[in-house]
Amino acid sequence: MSEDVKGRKLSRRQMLGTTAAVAAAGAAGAASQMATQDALVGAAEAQTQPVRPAIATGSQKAEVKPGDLDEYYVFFSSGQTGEVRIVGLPSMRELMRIPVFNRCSATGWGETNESRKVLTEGLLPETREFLKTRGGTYLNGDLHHPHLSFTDGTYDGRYLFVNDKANTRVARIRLDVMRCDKMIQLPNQHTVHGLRVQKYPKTGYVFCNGEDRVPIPNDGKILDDNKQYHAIFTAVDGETMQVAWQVMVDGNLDNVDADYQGKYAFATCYNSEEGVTLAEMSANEQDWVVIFNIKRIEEAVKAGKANMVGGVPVVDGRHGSPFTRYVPVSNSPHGMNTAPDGIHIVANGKLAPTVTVMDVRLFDDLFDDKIKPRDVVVAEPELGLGPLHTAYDGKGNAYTTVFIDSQVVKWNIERARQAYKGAKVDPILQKLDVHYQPGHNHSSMGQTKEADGKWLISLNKFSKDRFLNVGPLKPENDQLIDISGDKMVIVHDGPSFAEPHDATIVHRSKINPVSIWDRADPFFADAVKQAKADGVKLEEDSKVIRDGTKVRVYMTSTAPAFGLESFTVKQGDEVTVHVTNIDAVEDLTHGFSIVNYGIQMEVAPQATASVTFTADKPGVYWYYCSWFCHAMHMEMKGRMFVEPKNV
Ligand code: RUQ
Ligand code: CUA
Repeated sequence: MSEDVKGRKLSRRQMLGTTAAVAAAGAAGAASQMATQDALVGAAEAQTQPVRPAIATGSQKAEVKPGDLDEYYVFFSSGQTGEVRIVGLPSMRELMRIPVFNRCSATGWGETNESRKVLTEGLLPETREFLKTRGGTYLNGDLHHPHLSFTDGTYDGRYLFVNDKANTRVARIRLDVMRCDKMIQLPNQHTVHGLRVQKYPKTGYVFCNGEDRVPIPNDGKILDDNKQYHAIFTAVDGETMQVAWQVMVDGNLDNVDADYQGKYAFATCYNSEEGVTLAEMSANEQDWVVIFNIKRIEEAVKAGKANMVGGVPVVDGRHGSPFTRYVPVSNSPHGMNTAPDGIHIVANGKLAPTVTVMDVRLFDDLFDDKIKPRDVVVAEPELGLGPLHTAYDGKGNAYTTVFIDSQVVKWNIERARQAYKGAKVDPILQKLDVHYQPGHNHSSMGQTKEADGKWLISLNKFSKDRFLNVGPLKPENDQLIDISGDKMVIVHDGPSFAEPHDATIVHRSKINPVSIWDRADPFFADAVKQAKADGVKLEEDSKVIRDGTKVRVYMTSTAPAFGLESFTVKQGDEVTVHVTNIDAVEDLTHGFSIVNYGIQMEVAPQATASVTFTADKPGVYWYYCSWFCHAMHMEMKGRMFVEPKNV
């Protein structure tokens, strides 16, 4: 980037601090000019990019023409919205949403029997009891970290794993149908923040960081005695979605990652003070990275040396244990990122201006006590204020977000190593202003051995003036950055609703979803079983089965008609409606909604969906198809008659 362009950027930032109105007007002009300039620089540099027609401006460079497909899937978290969003890259078009820890009005997630089974079967017994009077499921979630399953160091397209910081859950999404199929709540642990998966030989384990410290068990016997609180690290088996083992640790666990050798996981920790107030939690100069020795933990669990607590094996990994090592790093580190070279891992300073680079090849010696914890540190470059997360291009460079400086810093790992040994080299290659306050950043395939160095997205927590003003609650800004040349160039601003913390950029060749459900899919197994018991064939029959005060309504849907024009139940009946979409046409989804009964669900091609409710209001209630499926879609409806009790 030329000095000229850089100068404009700085002056724009300075302007923002002065007269807002004048600045805003000026900024709009300067911004479009800058975008053009940046794009020209980018176009010249982007030689490894696929050639697209009319590479002239920033927006065109990332443009995907109508009808053309994106090259990458991005799986975005949505934080406190609780869902996963699928975005196409480089267009940054939102393609789909997958409800997980939320309640979804469109799909009926949280209301259909199929989704409620997923949402409830993995809850802890005490939670199930506690939710009895609250509808049986949580309605909120805080989804931070979406990570795909691996085989041999790269994505295998099977699953996406996600955490719920709000209610200590971990969920799995099947990537063939893009639906959540398993969810568990972790015992002993209080919140799950960091989540990453085992990369080698495969996933394998899903590593889940317990952030807050609480008494174990947390049953009210111990309250304000923080010396008796503990934090827990959990390994979930990604195949069975059961807890494999847990490790008790010192400090609050923040983010986690794993190596490419299948031997170690490592997590940043803050609050080594084990305090409970802000002042206490940040008093020490140093916190640490805790390294977990997977083999040693597995052996101990196998040998029965773990304590069974809350129904799962727990080993003690606090200071001095054979299962962990604590590497001191400066106060309150945050992101933990393994480089695609399989050698370097980076702990991001957050409160310190540095990142700490460790060499995983030294970890065996560390566990054999041949070296001291700090001996695994091979570089500690100073990058700027508030380093949070680091991404990689697979060419030896790293890209770190610095929150306070609102920048992405590109630096070279080898140069940082040399500088650490005393050589007079500057590891920093470029600092790029982003808008504003970036948290995570991600490079294309950069969390695998197949990092391709093409694109970077910076997930900026604030958008301020970058979009039309939409009131006091502003969107975030996910910026797309071309990193294929020597210089990073911003090519797109993408507003997003609360609150993408993290994302995973996956080449489209890795993902292969179906378009039509398989009738044998386990999602419908319960419905098929019940229908069989009732002598009903879901794909053929539309009928009503009465079983005491339980009524099971079966109907097909094929555009533009439901299999039943009406059905009759009695006030007080427990009614289950099963709708089976027998259309086998791609994209032909139906919906089923009952007016004034609060019922709505989506039924995609060849799917069965079901919902159970009490028919407690007598009268005539129309049900209708809620998904615009046909020219006669408005007419795709029928009536539910609810006979009053005393008739
Ligand atoms: S964290 S902004 Cu929840 Cu991934 Cu770092
Ligand atoms: Cu079926 Cu609209």
